[in-house]
Amino acid sequence: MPKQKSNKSKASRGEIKQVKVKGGETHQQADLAEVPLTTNQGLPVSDNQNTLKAGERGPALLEDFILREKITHFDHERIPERIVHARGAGAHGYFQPYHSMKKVTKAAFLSDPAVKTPVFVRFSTVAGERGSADLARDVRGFAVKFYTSEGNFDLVGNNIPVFFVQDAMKFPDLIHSVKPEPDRGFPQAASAHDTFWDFISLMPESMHMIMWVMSDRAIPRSFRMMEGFGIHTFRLVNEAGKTQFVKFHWRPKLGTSSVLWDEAVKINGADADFHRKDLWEAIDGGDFPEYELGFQIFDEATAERFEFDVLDATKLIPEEFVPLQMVGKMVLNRNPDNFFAETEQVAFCPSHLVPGLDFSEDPLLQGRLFSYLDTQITRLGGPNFHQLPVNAPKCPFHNLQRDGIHQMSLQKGRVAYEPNSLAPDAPRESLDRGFTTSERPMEGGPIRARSESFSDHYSQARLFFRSITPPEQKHLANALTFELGKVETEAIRLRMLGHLLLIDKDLANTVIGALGAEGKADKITPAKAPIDLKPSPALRLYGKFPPTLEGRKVGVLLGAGFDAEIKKDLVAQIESEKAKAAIVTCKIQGEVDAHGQLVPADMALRSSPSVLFDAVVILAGPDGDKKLASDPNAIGFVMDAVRHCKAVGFAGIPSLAKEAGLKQEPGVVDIAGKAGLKDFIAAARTGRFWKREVEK
Ligand code: HDE
Repeated sequence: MPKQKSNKSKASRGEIKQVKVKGGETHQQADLAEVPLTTNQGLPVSDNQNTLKAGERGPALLEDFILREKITHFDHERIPERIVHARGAGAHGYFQPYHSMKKVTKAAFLSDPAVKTPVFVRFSTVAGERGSADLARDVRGFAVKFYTSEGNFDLVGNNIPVFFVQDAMKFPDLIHSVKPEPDRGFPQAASAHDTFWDFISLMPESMHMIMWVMSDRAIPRSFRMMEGFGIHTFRLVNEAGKTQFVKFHWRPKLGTSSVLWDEAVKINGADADFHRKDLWEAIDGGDFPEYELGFQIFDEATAERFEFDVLDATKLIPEEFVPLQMVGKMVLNRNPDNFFAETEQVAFCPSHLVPGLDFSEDPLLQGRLFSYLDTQITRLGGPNFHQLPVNAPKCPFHNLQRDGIHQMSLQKGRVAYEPNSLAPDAPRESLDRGFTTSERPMEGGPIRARSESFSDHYSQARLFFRSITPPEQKHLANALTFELGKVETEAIRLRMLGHLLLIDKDLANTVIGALGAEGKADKITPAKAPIDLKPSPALRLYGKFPPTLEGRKVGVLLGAGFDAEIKKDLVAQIESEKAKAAIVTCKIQGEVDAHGQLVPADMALRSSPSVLFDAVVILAGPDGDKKLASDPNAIGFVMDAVRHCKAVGFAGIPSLAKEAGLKQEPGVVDIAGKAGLKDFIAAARTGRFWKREVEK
C-alpha cells in the first residue's frame, strides 16, 4: 500500500489541485505524480462524489460497482464493542527494568536493564458503551501488552487493587446488573440504579470493592494520574524452578489525582472525551506519561501468615505487610496511528504469559483465562486476530495452525501437522525454551463450593475506609448517598445500609442520616465477624505522593485590559513546573491586553468551565473586570474553582470577585506582584484545599 504523504503544508498553501465540474461542483484532483484514489482493487476512480445514474436526474444504476464497494465497506465499518471495557484510549511505549530480576524470575523482559520492551496500553471504563462519557463513576481498565522477546505478556489490570466478586461464575451477573436495565435500556455508564445495588446488596463479598468504587479512585483526573493493579496473585518462577507469589502494581510518576463528583458531572457535559484527549495531548506534546512497575513478592509461608486467602481477589495485601519493590518503568511515548486498527482491535488476554511467570488458582483469574480469547473470536471475527499488527508478537512466531477467517499469512508447503518427517524446517517444540507450568500441589476431589478462607467480607472494607483521609471519607459517604438516593426500591437501600453498619458505624450513620432512614437499616449477619486491622496509609489517594503541578493544566481567564507582564510571568512559571497554561477568553479570537494588543486564546470561556483545569487564574483590566462580572460563565468559572477547592489566582478583578463571592482563604491568591505569583504556584502545586470544602 502506498504510504500517504503528509499534505498539511500543501493544503495550507492552497496547492491541492481543484477543478469545477458539471453543476459547479468542486472536485480535488491528484497530481500526475501522485497515486490517485482507487477502489480496493486498485482501479483509479475518476469521480468520488457522484453515483452512476441513468440520465442526469435519473435513478442509480446497479452497475455502479464503485458506489457499491464504497457503501458496502462503510456498512461494515463497526465491529461488536467489548461487552465490558468498551470505551478506551490507547498508547504505545516501552518498558525497561531498573535491574535484573533474574533471582526471582527467568522472564527475559525483566532480566536485562539495557533492554526496552515495546508495549501497547489501553485504559478504559468498564460499564459504559463505546460512546459513553469518560468521567463516569467506574473502575478503570489498565491493560498492558508487553511485546517481549519470548512472546506477548498481557498484564490486564484495573486501577483498583480488588474486585467485586471472588468467582468467575458470578461475573456475568455482576455485569448484567450494572449495564443498562434490559427492558428500558438505561441508565448508561452508571452504577446508580436498582439492579446494580440489588445485586451488590445480595453479594457481601463485593463490599470491599464497593468502598473503592465509591471513593475518589473511581473518578480519576487523568489516566496519567492513576495507579494500576494486576489484582490477582500470580507466580514468579526463576531458572532453578523456584516459585514465589507476586502482586503487580503500577505507580504513576505524576502522582495520583482525582476529581470531585460535581466536577465529574460537569466535565462529562463540557468535554465527554476529557480522559482520552488528556492522554493524547500529553503524548502529542512530548509529556510522556510514566509509570513504575512494582512487585509485592511473598512466599507460601508469608501467605500462610496473612489473615486472608491470597487467592481471594476481593482482598489486597497491605504494603505495610509486604512492601513494594520497584522493578522498572513504563513510558508511553507514541499515540496510535489509527484508533480502530490499534485501540479498538487490540486483544488483551490474561492467559498471555511468558516463561518466568505463572498463574495462581484464584477462581476469578481461572475464569478469565477462558473468557478473553472466547469473546475476541466473536469481536474480531475469527481465530486469526493475533495476526493484526497491534496483536502480533514482535518476536518470531510459527506453528501449524492453518486457515480460518481472515487468514493473512501465506503459509507454504504440504505439511501442517507435527510430528512430521516431511518438513525438516517445520516448527517443533523446545524443552529448554518452552513454557512449563510450575510445580503446584493439587489435592481434593471435585467440589463446587467457596473455600471457608474466603468468607470475611467486611474487615478489609473497614480497613480501606479507616485508612483513607477525611476528605476521601466524606466523598465516599457522599457517593453512597448519591447512588443509593437513585435506588427506587426501599428494600434494596435498607439492605445496603445494613452492610454499611458492619463496615463502619460512622460511615453508615452518615449515609443513613443523609437518606433519612434512621432506625430502618436491615440487620445483616456476616458469614464471619469483621475484625479491626491496622490502618494502611498506602491506601490513601491524597498525601501519598509529593505535591506537584507537573502534568496539570492551569486555566488562565483573560478579561480585556489585562496586565500582559503578569500574564507572561505567570505562563513562564507554570511552564517551568512542567504544567500547561490554557488561555481562556470570552471570544475564541482572543483578548486585548492593557496596550490594546490582541492575545490569542486556546479556549473560549463558554465552552471551557473551570472544571477542565487543575487551578485557575483570572486577569483583567477595569473594563474587562466589569464585563466578566456581568457574564454568568465567568462568575461560574470562579465559583466552581472555589467550590472544588482549587488554587485560584487573580489580579484586577474586584467586580468579578464580588459577584462570585471570592474571599481571602487558603489557596486564593492575589498574584499582582512577584511574591503573589510564587504563592499561587505553591498553592497550585498543593492541588486542593479541602478545608474550604463546603459540601457536607
Ligand atoms: Fe475482564 N474482560 N473479566 N477483568 N477485563 C474483558 O475481554 C472477564 C476482570 C479487564 O482494554 C473482556 O477483550 C471475566 C478483572 C480489562 O481491551 C472479557 C472476568 C480485571 C479489560 C472479560 C473479568 C479485568 C477486560 C471484554 C471475571 C482486572 C479490557 C472484551 C472472571 C484484573 C481490555 C475483552 C482491553 C476485558 C472478561 C474480570 C480487567 C469479556 C470473565 C478482575 C482491563 O473477556
